[in-house]
Amino acid sequence: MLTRRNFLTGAATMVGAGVVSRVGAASLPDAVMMDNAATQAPLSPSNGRPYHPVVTLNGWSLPWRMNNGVKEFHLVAEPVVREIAPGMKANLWGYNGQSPGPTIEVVEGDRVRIFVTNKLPEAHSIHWHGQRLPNGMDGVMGLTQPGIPPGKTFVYEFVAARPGTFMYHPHSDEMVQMAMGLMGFWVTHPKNLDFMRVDRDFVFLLGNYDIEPGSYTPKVNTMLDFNLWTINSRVFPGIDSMNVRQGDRVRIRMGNLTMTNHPFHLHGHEFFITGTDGGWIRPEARFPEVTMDIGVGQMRALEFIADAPGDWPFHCHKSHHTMNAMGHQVPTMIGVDQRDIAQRINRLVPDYMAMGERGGAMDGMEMPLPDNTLPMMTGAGPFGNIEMGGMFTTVKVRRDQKPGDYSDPGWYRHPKGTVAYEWAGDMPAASSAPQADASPSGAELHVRKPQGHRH
Ligand SMILES: [Cu+2]
Repeated sequence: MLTRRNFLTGAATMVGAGVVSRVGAASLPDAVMMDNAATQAPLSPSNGRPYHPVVTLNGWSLPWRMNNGVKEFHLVAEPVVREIAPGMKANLWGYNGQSPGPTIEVVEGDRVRIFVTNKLPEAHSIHWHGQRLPNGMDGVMGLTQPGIPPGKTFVYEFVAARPGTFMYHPHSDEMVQMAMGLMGFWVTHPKNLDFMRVDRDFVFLLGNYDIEPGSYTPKVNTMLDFNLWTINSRVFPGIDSMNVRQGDRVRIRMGNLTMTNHPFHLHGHEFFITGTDGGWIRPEARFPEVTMDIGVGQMRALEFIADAPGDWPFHCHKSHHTMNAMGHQVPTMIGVDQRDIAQRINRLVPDYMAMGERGGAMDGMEMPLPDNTLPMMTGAGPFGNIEMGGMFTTVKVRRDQKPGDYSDPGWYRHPKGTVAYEWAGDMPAASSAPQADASPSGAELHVRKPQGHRH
């Protein structure tokens, strides 16, 4: 097998050193682009070592070129427009047309060469988070390499030594470049096709953005008070469901590139954490969970047998992280009768809406939203509003989902008699806590709609 050095030496003897660099530049692998944010079908390997591909939620895997036994990928860092959910787009920085960038899938022992073209307005570098590699390939601008200047292409090359779960992200002006969405997933599959075999293997990255309602570009200096908590730069209801066949062994791998931890909770099943960013966990060291916290900069793989049919939420358990923009700076108004106030403010501010005296639900309210923003929480389910946003999606378990079919089967049709129902029998007088007398039990929620009518 030719190494890169041998290859260049061989080429030089044939055509002369001056031509080599031009030939090299002309033979860059295609930078394959993606033009939409839907979950793409798994990329089955057409050459190289075989593996069982992953599915990137609202993402895709990057095709490669085989060059004398080396897997060559081409990443282009550039400004992109990412649809956060239907109704909202954001000006982000990403790779090959989307944020996050494409998932890179290789096999244990593969020699990998990644061409990185910088089309950003500032210097860039990529760190291959978690990999064993030569120090000079670690991608830390200033420490292990000079920055990639705008308009230039650098080459990274190493052997993917350890199978497992990785990510890539800038190590150059990190605060800005990650706040703008530059990141991507990396999976190194085991050589042994039977090692920890699963039926479905989903991957995604957690992100956070601060985009003012009505604007398009993240505020890059925000440290904690983000208003969009994302799975692969999408928020619910823009996050696709994970669709599986009943009885499947399902793996979900996630990486956290936000500024805080996220306790992810799965309904209806128990799972085991089987992998971290450092490798796979031996079976005797695993323990069952239904919620798994993932810290900043960490990766986790969890596995479960999807034996319970239904639509099961999988979401961050921080309730503010299942909200979209506008969830902040709203005072708690539960129990406050706002009828008079709303009327008086309406003389000054025609669209003022009293909200929250019976909780935060938006049911029945049609609040005028600025262009390019999303409701705080929404998503229409089979029984009404789901009232969720942000880091929320579902695992849809179906008996008749075909192996290898990742398409959305629609909402679960519950067998008769298995849905919570309204009590229709006698209603004994309910006892209440003493202070309940002071609550405005007769309060009506008055909403002034944009059209000006009242109900
Ligand atoms: Cu969270």
